[in-house]
Amino acid sequence: MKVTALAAQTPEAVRAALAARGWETQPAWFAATGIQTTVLLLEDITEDEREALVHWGTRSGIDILTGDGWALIAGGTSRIAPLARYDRVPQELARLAPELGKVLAARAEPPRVWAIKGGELSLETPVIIGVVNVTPDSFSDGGHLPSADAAIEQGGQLMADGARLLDIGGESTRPGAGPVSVQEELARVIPVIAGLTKRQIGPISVDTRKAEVARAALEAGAAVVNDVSGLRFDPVLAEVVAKSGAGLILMHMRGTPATMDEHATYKHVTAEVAAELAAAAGKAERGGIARERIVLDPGFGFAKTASQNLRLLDELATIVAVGYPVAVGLSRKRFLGAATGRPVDDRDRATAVACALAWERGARLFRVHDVALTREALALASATTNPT
Ligand code: PMM
Repeated sequence: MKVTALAAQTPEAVRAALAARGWETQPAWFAATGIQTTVLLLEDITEDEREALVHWGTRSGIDILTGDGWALIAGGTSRIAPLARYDRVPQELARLAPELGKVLAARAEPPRVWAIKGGELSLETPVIIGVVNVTPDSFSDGGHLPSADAAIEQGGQLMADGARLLDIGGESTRPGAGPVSVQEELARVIPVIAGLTKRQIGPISVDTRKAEVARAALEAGAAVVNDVSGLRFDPVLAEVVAKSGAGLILMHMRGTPATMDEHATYKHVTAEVAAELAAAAGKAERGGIARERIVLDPGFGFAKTASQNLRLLDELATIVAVGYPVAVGLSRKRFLGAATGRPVDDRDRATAVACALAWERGARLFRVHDVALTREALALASATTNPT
């Protein structure tokens, strides 16, 4: 007799084990995804729903842990899936079906492309977003780019290094940073975006919270708006993005860069960030922005302590399960320094490793300063999880 423990963090090892024993590709894949474990936390449920769940779980062979108003259910995905069908569950559980259906569908069919203005980006391989900060005081590279020409040249270099999108920012979001006027922000970013567009370097994203800056940037050639406030700062921004057909990155933050450190108070950081991002995406969709244009970003370093950032990185699959492509901005962040002991100008190796971990957990877009190094880490990570 021989016993082998299969690597079960993805369905791939089970699929390969079945394929090696003669199973056809499709049935092997369905069986592998069907037996993969799903763990769901249901909150704000009634006492009747909780009781019905416990009964249903016992009959279905599902593990259930419950408390006041919540239940954690765990088991093979094919055993949990009937819960998402109201024709298959007791009447008392019918209210759960639509929400569960959304979560299971997002896991089974993750988005494969991201629609941006004038085209789309494939998410089958990592999308590296090269950072070009045109700020005198940015968190990690402020003041390194004194002129528009230097910024344009750097953008060209980042694309040559393997970036698939450039993110141009004119307002520092460093903890405690003060605001920048619209005029000042426009004067910083528009010449760079116009210059890159003229040289056909891009696509380009503009890192701004302001509708007026976004509108001018889109007119100058940008294809994406990266809003670190997650549509909480400027009520007109959604409309500008909706009308232009641009892609939108919604980042999670609480408060503003000036006040965010006071807001790093969570009971369950990943669940709260996921819920707040889902709410931001709902707001964007109600504002007329198509679902396929939206990317979510958990906002590493924004209103989070070092240990909360590490938790969020480990539990990134929860953010991915919200159902939109996920971007991460890990580059040179303070919590990487806390883990490695390295200063801000020596965190690119830690950034590359963190990006590889994020890829494995389902992130598909990576906003970084050192594109060449991160490209290598992600090439290896994606080759490992996308076997040919
Ligand atoms: N981080 C910074 C600025 N913009 N945008 C997104 N979407 N995600 C981030 O994590 C993010 C961002 C701050 O970093 P920098 O000052 O080093 O550019």
